[in-house]
Amino acid sequence: DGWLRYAPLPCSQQCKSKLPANIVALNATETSPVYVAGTELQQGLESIYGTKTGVSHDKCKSSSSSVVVGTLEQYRKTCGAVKDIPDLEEDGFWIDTRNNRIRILGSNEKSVLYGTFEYLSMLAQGNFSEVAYATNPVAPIRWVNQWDNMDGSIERGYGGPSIFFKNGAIVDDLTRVKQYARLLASVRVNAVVINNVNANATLLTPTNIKGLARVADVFRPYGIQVGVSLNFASPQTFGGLDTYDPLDASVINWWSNITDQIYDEVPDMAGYLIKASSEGQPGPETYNRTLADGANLFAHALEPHGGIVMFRAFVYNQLNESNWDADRANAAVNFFKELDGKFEENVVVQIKYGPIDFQVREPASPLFANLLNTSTAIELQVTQEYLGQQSHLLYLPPLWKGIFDFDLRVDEKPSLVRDVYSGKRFNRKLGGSTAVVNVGTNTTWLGSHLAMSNLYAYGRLAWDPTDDSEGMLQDWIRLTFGLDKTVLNAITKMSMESWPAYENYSGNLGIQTLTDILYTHFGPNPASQDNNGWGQWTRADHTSIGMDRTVSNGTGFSGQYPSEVASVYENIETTPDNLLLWFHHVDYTHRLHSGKTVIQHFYDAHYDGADTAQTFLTQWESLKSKIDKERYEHVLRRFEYQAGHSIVWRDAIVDFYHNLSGIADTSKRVDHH
Ligand code: GCW
Repeated sequence: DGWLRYAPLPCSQQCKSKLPANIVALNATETSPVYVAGTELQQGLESIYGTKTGVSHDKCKSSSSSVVVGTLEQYRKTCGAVKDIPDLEEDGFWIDTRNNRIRILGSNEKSVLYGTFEYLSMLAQGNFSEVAYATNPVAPIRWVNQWDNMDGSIERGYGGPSIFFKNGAIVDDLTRVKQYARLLASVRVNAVVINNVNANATLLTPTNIKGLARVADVFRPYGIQVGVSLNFASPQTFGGLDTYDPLDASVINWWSNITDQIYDEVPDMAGYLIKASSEGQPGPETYNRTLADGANLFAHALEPHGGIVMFRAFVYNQLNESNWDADRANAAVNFFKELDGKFEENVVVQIKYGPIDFQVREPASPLFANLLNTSTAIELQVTQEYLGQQSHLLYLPPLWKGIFDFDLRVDEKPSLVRDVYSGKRFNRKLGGSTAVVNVGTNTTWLGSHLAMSNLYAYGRLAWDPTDDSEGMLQDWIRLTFGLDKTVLNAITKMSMESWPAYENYSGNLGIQTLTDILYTHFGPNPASQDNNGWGQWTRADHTSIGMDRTVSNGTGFSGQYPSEVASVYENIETTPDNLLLWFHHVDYTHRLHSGKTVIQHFYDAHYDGADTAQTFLTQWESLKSKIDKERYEHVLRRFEYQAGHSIVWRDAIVDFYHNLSGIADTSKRVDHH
């Protein structure tokens, strides 16, 4: 149940008097989100406060202690005019708990469910305050991606096998899918792409399309649409054509046929997610067609059905490090900038938050400043691929929000990343967020109880990127572990310290996560970060380290930002310490703004980070009597592991650079190894 446990809370007489005596879910058919809202309320009230409450669907009870949920339209029809409600946007809702008359009114059916979960979240936190407000999403796209393979494995998934696929087909028992739908709806996610972006065309067999329809039927009552990833070469490898050229008439026809077949079974399918011409995946480049030609192929097939194409900007080629100006970070802008304005209206370019790949520290992707006539979405990663793979605690919102709030200064005007992808800055209708989640069949979903704060907060940030990291976290803690203050404070402290700690003992000063780049992306392996074709390099030698990404002497990457930002990064004096080695190649003895040398910062940060990780273990141990045994032990194992592994990280990295540079640690710790 994740954060939807509805754990029992004590209820005084006064609390009892505030609980609704009846539930009205207006005009709800059994498969509608409004019906689900009624059922959730009934279950929540019973489970949290032990009260049995009836649900009716047809008439408006205005008795003093009712909760009425429905669309605004339906409410007006059944209950009459409503005053004081500001205009609701698509998916927005109004919640009013004043005077023991609870009304939750949505602009549409799914937003009724969103508002209901909002009210239930208050109840589950023992919060009976009187509120009356409307809330609207910042953007229409609030998706999650699953990298599930047809055989049931999950690429970069750490929570066990797929809940969707097994042996090449959709699983029979969709119970877990329903539970996932419930979690996602409670944080207002509105679509799920269920298969890996490294896509397998066999998803398109008639049997699997029928399976997709079953999955869609499970998600629909929760207001969630399904989408699929496609393999660009399918017309050839699966359809038997002799080409997959996006401009070939037979290919165009083939895709529109397949699309029609899918919509016959899933009339409300969200759309397609496409990874093309990247990391060995086929794409339009095979035929010297542009990425826009590739995206528009699907846009045309989807357009009659109202679907959209999420086209990934994660496109790059293998590179040779002996070229000083080779830089994978340049790839996205190089590929996409000239295509701005050439995409159909139902195409959204899906951009990873940084220019490389979900690293512990990256600058915001400059592509957000280079697509002024194209809809965009930001791609985040809840699954902690480079960030400890759920064996390390890492609460991600502070990292994400640093990117959202970054001002790209397009045309020397405020241009926050979040205002770009929401569509606000460049007046785009479409836009939003997506996150690679990769839940599995493990009872913890992600492989770790504490990692679920990231999924919870992702949904809230997709709705409102200005939401507060600590506030969201604390809601999640109360919902997940109850209202005890000691528990609240300890988990808050650890979570808020977790990203800085991980950055400290993995990769500092913008050098990226110094992990094994070749395959596992887990554990320290600084040596693998050079002489690879992936273009994730540190350029570390005996005297110096860092990627020179300046225009004047390096790869030119800093010039991909608008001038005000470019000049900050171009200049070593104005580049923030935490991105120094991302933008500049310097001696180990270079002094930071902090006054330390680069090498001493490496040594100190690694000791600090590992020290912090030791405290997670002791803090958790202090909660032993306050957390149920199963979850206590499960989390304990992970903190024990992290405490040890952070020392492995620390020693591997400090030794590596100590050996390479021959420079002593002023505190003498490293020299004693
Ligand atoms: O970070 C890399 C991952 C790949 C992934 C790729 C992508 C799905 O290591 O596993 O492939 O990114 O985002 O496409």
